[in-house]
Amino acid sequence: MKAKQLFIGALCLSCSWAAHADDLTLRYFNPASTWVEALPVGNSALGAMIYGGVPVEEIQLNEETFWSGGPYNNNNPNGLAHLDEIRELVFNEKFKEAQDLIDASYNTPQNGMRYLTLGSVKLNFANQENVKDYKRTLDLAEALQSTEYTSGATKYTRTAFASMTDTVVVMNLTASGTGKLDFTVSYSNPLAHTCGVDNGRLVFDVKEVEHEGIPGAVRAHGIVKVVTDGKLSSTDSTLSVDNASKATLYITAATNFVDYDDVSGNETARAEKRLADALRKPYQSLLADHTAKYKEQFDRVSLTLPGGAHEGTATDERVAAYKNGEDESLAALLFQYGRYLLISSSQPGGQPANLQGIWNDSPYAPWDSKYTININAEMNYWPAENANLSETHQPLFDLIEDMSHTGAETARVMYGADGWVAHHNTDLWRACGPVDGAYNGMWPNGGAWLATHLWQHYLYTGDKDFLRKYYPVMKGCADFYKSHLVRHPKYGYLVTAPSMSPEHGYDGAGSPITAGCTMDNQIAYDALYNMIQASAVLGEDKSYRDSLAAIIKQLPPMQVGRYAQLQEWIVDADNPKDEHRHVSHLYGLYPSAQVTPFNTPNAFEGAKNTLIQRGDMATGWSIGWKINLWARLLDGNHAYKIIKNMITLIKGNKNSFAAGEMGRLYPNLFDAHPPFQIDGNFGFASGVVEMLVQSHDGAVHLLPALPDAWNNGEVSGLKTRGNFEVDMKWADSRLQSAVIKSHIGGPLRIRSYVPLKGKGLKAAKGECRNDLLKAPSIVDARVSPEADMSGLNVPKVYEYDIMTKPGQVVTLSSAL
Ligand code: FUC
Repeated sequence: MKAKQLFIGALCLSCSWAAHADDLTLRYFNPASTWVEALPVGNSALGAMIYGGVPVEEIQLNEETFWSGGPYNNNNPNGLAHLDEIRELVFNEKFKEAQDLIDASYNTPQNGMRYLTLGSVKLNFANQENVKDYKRTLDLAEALQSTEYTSGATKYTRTAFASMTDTVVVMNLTASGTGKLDFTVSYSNPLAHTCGVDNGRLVFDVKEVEHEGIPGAVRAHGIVKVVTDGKLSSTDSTLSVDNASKATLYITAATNFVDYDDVSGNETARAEKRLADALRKPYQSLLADHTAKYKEQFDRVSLTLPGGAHEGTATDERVAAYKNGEDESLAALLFQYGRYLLISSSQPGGQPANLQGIWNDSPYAPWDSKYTININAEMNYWPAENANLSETHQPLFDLIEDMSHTGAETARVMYGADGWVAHHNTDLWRACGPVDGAYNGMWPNGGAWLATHLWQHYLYTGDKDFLRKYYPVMKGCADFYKSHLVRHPKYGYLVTAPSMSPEHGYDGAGSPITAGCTMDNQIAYDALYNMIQASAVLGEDKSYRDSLAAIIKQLPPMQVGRYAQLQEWIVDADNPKDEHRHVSHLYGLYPSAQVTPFNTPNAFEGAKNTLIQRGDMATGWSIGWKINLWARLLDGNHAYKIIKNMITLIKGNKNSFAAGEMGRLYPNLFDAHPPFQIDGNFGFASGVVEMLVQSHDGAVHLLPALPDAWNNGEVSGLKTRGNFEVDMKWADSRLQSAVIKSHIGGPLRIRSYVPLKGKGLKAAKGECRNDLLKAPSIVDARVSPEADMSGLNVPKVYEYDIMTKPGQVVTLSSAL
């Protein structure tokens, strides 16, 4: 009882921190003039970008299943006959010849389908002279977008949201006085479509889109319904509202997509149902239901960093002005924006967040806005567990399960292998073959990387039913490696071949195509090791586990090379001046836990040197990765240096790929590769959590990488492996107090840089006894005789154990 009271006390404190709604608002004093100034709302199924324009408002729409093409696969059956020959070329270091043969035998014309825009609804307002006091905001606390201004003596307001409970985008408009609201509603789309008026509503149909020879199979139907106290009239393709003081727009859309193999849905009937369900509620109830469901997810975490309120400053000006330690509430805002974007783009039953989440205004989005699975789609889900949004992970699990079926065909057809495999991209249709030629695409580890998310969900939740459900999917990855790995004739290890370290080769190799590069070995290790653990937890057949353990022993070890770097390839070929954006061999440091200071100090030191050599500036997602990596290296100030590289303003057009274009945040805080990719936003959010709490190395480590600029702060609701939930306060860069709730019970080991006191706390003894918190048992990296390994500097830590019961709350304070 007492413990419960204490926890409630802590929660109330966090409520008051969360009440700083001001810190949770993006605000601007001009309408958006480009898409990357518009503000996103979404409920996973529907997304909208809202410009807040005067006299023309634009609501650019998306529906998450509106993609080009139709059910298809890109498995070329011709390659298998050449597999042995390709391997031979690779092992004889004829990499370019291997690449050419792969291109000739394994390519297909299909490089993945494209995610499409659903066009825009436009509102054209009459009588909007002398606009004053203009403001538009995105309130992350309520998931509401608002626009307000005055024109003459009339105050106009617009409030928009994508309902979390009903599949509609809603915009409520008001004008003070009487009869001052006059506007027309129209629809446009660069894709082939029809638009008309049906029963007083604007309706549109967007046609199927063919792509790379795959006939279009997805149609979209949309409806715009206006409810107003004014006069509603229509033409053939527009609606008009006249003499109103208020109006509410309900916008919905649906497609005929059912799943990757079925497009038999009825888009019109679905859209009608979505609208009818929403209209059954009065506007105020729809709004209340939306905010309640949203807040149930969003309010789980609050974060306060030094800074304060910035009501008078536009958010993009804050980004432009961001410098050392003066406005850290902007970093907290960006963290919460990542959580907002994940809630808004990924809800159970929907599609996973793609390269742009759900927001795309183009018929030809960069990289088709697909799922790039050699880093980007995984990064989207890095904050799902630790930032306490576990249910947002579900669409990714569904995608992985689908791919375990389509990818089984790919494994069989391409490699004659068991289990399932995917390469570096997938799409709505779950295509698992290689895309974009051998140079980028011949990488058979995308599925196995995705499947580590299943295991991570288990580590965070301890949910054995979940593990049992996805056991066959994980087993399919292990089975693929079991049958696909091949003995390297020169080194004797079992390796992936042909493959590559994603999108990167070493100087002089002539091609990135290679065998047994470090990231492949690390992913194969995780697929096999996680499977062994899962099999043991579920009491499955031990002989199967033994067969996997025998393979693990034959994987190449990590190696530290002559520049004291963690080697990217099986050969010591890294160039210490190369700043390539992919830091694939650091997968072992993050997101995996194969490289840790306490478990594998050589690999840890090598990883640090590699990261220094790769430099601090990079594309948006690469910066996102580096924040997490520096946090894992326990260097908060270096992580903060990378954060400063991210919080820089880019004003350019989002489709600009201009080399060297600087700035990594657009005015609406979307992250810039450039162009816009949402992965950087999500990588940032997970990076902030990794700086505040870690749980992959045998303990819950409190404030592992706190930068000096965040010397004072408070956080609540962060999740750790073992299903613990952590609230903390710190001052003068030191932990003051923590409240840890144990959701499922079990041994809790706590690690801290300051000594702690608390009821029942004992000095840690022996190994961590909580399997969910344990780092994998892995052999440390082999070090080249030339490498200077004198840099290792692991900070002194205090460790404590406490046995917890489900629901127990552990209260700790600094013993200093
Ligand atoms: C990978 C990266 C690119 C880009 C693309 C979507 O190919 O190398 O930088 O992020 O994915």
